[in-house]
Amino acid sequence: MTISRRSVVLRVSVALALLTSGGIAFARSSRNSLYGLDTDNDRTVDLEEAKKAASALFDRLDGDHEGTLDRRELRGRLSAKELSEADPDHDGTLTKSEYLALVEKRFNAADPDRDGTLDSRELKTKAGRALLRLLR
Ligand SMILES: [Ca+2]
Ligand SMILES: [Ca+2]
Ligand SMILES: [Ca+2]
Repeated sequence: MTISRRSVVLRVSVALALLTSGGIAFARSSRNSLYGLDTDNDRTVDLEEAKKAASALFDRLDGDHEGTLDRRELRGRLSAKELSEADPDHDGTLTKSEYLALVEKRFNAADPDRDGTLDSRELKTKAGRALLRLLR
């Protein structure tokens, strides 16, 4: 009787431990899609946070500091077609304002519930991943 009760207690605590570690793993993976982006720690990314990250990435990628990114500096983040669509003056490069306009467009595409924030679930969609490519 005592032994069987002990084994039940053991089983319950193993189950709890598994649930807890699952919860931690989940929290970790959702933190990863927000990693470095959610600067106010509300567990979502708003447009301001997205643009801040995009602007910092733009500066990092702009190796020659000309204030523009060409296809090579974009390092595969945009296809030729995506680049030309985001480049209204068709000079083959993106200024920071052209880059941030594309970020805003992708942000809105990734926010189907239109609440102005992207949670980790929205960031994992195809549209969310397309945005993330411009942010880090
Ligand atoms: Ca946030
Ligand atoms: Ca341009
Ligand atoms: Ca949203």
